Order: sequence, then C-alpha cells, then structure tokens
Amino acid sequence: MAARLYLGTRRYSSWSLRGWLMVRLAGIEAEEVVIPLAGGNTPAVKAASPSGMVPYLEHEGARVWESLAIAEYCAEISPALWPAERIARAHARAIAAEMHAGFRALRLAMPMNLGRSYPGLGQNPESLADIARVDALWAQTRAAYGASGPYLFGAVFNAADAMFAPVAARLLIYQPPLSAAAAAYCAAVRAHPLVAQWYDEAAREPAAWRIDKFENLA
Ligand SMILES: N[C@@H](CCC(=O)N[C@@H](CS)C(=O)NCC(=O)O)C(=O)O
Repeated sequence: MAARLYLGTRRYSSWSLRGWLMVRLAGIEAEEVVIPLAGGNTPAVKAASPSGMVPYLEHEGARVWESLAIAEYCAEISPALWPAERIARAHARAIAAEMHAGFRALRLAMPMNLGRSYPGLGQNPESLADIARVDALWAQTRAAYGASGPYLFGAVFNAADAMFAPVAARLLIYQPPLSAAAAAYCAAVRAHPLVAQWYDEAAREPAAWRIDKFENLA
C-alpha cells in the first residue's frame, strides 16, 4: 500500500474528519490507521506523526500533516476539491483558511462527540460570536456560489465543505440558535455519503475508546 492515513478516534477527532474527507474526495486509496485519542498528547499519535497530531498522510513518498496542507495535496491529485473558477477558488481557500486558523471559542465550548446530543450546552458570548460568523460566512458563500446545490459551492461537496463538516456536526450536536439556511446546510453535510460513512464507522468504535470528559458534559 503506497498510502497511509493516520486518524484519531472518529467520534471525537474533528480534524481527522477533515483530512479523511479530503483523501476520500481525492480518491486516494490509503490504509487507515485509527489511533484512540487520550484527550491530548496521545503517545501513539506523537510517535506516528511529525507534528504529534492527526490527521497525517503518507502517500507515495509525501508526508503531509495539517488538514489544510492535506487539502492542498489532495487537490493537486484531484483539482475538483477546489472550485474551477479563480475567484470562487480564492473564496473557498479564504474560508477554509479562516476555519483552519480560527473559531477557537466554538471549538473549545462545543467539542465534537458524534455519539451524543447536547442541545443548549456550550453557549457563551465568544462561541456564539463564532457561530454568528460561521452562519454569515455560509450565507454569503452560498448566495454567491451555491445556487446549483446544497453545498457551499453548489452541487459539489468540496474542500471548503470538508473543512466545515465538523462545524456542522457540532451545530447538530449542540443546537445553538441558527438561521434556517445554516440549519439546512448542516443537514445537507450530515447527509453526504462520506460524512454518513464517517458517523457509521464512529458508531462502531469500541466503547473502551470513550473519554469521560467528552461523554459527560450535561
Ligand atoms: N492544525 C491541525 C490540528 C490537528 C489536531 O489538533 N488534531 C488533534 C485531534 S482532533 C490531535 O492530534 N491531538 C493530539 C492528541 O489528542 O493526542 C490540523 O489542521 O490538522
């Protein structure tokens, strides 16, 4: 096998979901190595990945960590990961980069747990401000580029959608106030076959991989 993709526990690892979606969207055949996360500083992750974090992709001699770098690598193999048109592509990269660098309050207050529902939890002024920005950014993007379908750039689920897929998951878990359009986008992301596959595989992970601090928020 010329490729190996290191991932963390699917139930919790939002960054792994992004990297996995990129690799699958690009059609790269990779052996998947899922490392049960310890809730930070997992020794097996440190041993496997140059940055000590997942996702991490090895492919035909390339060693790629950081989800956005994985996105760019996958897009070299499958350019349709980004929109074909230059201005749309610039926008897609801008919003993907904003996601990669930001929304820390949202990520901290609403950790991803695909096996739980925590409606109403995690709302604070900072996380709600992040959510308002996400909602506006999705609305602007869909208004400008999304007319042909349910995703950010229309009919094709692309790298920008992959970057936001774990945000959609969090919003479905924590159910903060959202515009109807953002709620519809979250539902569309959840229904995408690859996202559905990730949830299904997460549901089959051993119960022993569960981490108390993510299971008992309520
Ligand atoms: N900026 C990184 C973030 C990766 C990240 O934070 N991954 C977490 C899992 S979601 C991790 O590997 N944590 C180490 C650990 O839990 O041991 C990226 O874009 O890939």
